[in-house]
This record gives sequence, C-alpha cells and structure tokens, in this order.
Amino acid sequence: MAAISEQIVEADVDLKKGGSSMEIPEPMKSVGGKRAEDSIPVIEIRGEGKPMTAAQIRALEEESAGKPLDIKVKHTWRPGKCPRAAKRKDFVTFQYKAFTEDGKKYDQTYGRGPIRMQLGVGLTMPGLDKGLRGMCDTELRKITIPYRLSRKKKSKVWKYILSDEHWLVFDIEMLTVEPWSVELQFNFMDLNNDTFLTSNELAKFAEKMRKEFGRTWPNEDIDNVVAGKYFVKYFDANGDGKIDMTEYKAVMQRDMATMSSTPKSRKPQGRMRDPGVGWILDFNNDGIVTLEEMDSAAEVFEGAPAIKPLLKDEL
Ligand SMILES: [Ca+2]
Ligand SMILES: [Ca+2]
Repeated sequence: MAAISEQIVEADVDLKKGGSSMEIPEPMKSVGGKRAEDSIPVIEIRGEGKPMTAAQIRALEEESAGKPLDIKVKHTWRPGKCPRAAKRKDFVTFQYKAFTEDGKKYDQTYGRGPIRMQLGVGLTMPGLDKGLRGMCDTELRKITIPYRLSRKKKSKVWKYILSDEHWLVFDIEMLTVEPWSVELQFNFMDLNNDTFLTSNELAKFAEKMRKEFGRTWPNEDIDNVVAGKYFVKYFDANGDGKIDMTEYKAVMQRDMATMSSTPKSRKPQGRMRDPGVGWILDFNNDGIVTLEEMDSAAEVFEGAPAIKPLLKDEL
C-alpha cells in the first residue's frame, strides 16, 4: 500500500511539472465523495509499468473528470470599452502563439501575419471557435483546448498545429471584430472583388475554405461546381448568370424573414444554417440544416431552387 501511495505522489508531481495547462480539473479532485487520489487512474496504471496509448490516457482523463473535458479560458486582459463582443458569423482577425501542454511555444502567427476568419462556421477546431466568442478588439486570452475539441482537418492556416497533444494552449490577441452583415458576407465570397458572384467563383470559394481552413461540405457527395451553379440560380433574379449585391441582399433578407418566423421551439435538430455557400442547404428556410436536407443536397443541387429569386422591380 505504501508503495502505491509513493507512486501516486511521484506521478502527481510529474503532472504538475506539466505546467498550468495540466492542472487537474476540478471534478477530478472529488468525484462521488472519493478522495482525490482514488480518481487518478492514469497514474496507478502507469505505476504498474504498462505503457498507455495517448488515446487511453485521454479516455481516462475524461472519465476522471466525470464529463467530457471542456476548454479553459483565462481572460488575460480586456479593454475598458468593447463595441462588439464576437458572435457567431462575425469576422475576427487575430494573432496567436501556440504552446504544447507543458508550455513550450511551437508556433505563432506573429511574423507571418494575422488570421482573418468567420466565427462559428467550421473554419477552425471547435475549441478555438468557442474560446474566441465574446472577445473584443485588442483583448488577450489564453485558451486551453482538450484533445476532443481540437480535431481539425489539415489545412494551410492550421498546418502547424500539433495533432496529438492532450491539450493545446493558445495565447490569442484579438485585433478586430467585424460584426456580421449581408454586405460583409458577400464581400468575403467575392474573391476577385468585382462586385459579382459567379458560379466559378463560388466553387473556388468552397475549395479555398477547404484548402485554407479544412472546412468541407457536410455531405461528401456535394460537388463544388454543381453547388456553385445552384447558388447562382438561387440568387440570380435577373438571369444574367451572376449575382450582384442587390440580388444577394433581397434573397438573404427574404430567407432571414422566413427563418425568424419559425418559432425556436419548433426548430428541428441539425446544424445552424451556414451564412456562406452553405446557405443553400437549408431548403425549407427554418435556419436549421437537418440530416435529411444534407442527405438530399447533392440531388437537389442538380435541379432548380424551389423558390424563385426576387426580381429587381419587386424590391
Ligand atoms: Ca466576383
Ligand atoms: Ca431546414
């Protein structure tokens, strides 16, 4: 018995050496009235000399916490005035320094330029998407993300982020938060900045989101080119094969009005409607993309939209 206690103490010290990010989560300290040491199975098994895989250690961490591990946010510094706390769909521009769980810096955007991306639309790992919410211009945060919320497809912007750390640690410096608007959304997709969206450009936009941010369609049968063409049909009221800001605004406003007329209590299960190219996945305009909508998308995109875009003289 004495031997086991010693092992526990020793390993406990090791854990603490791991730096602040490896602090034992609160629920672990007392689960169901047990003493703290009872709920550190990782250590005891290590003590028996059996090497564990990273995945096994993670599973035990979650089990010890009694619930799935969540991100930890340290509010390092906050400005006195906050004109806009970042919300889903907003465009955020920020710098980061990235650290391993034992505090070693392995990457930073300083020197290569900040990241500008849209929040809450699958452009980064879930933990960072969550941790950036509520940030203001110039605010500083330390965001610590457990493995479960750090999964992301490999992409250009995130290519240096380690893939097998139990915890990822980011020091974030928020530069600017741009509140979402229909105009900003249009400009984000207008890659060549010529005030029109074409089907080619929309296909390119979808491809760019995949390459740069690892974001893909929820249904792998969806083809970017087919989706781009459908998107144009969805918005192009005057039939000239491209979308201008007036056409885009008219259809977006029509859809948003329909969405807000669906009571929250009657919204089905599914993903929040994407404000970008994924807008066209919500076929019944209730603001939620259900599994059925996702599954039928590839086929629907081959045809014409059920609702015709508004004509200019109807505005
Ligand atoms: Ca364009
Ligand atoms: Ca829907």
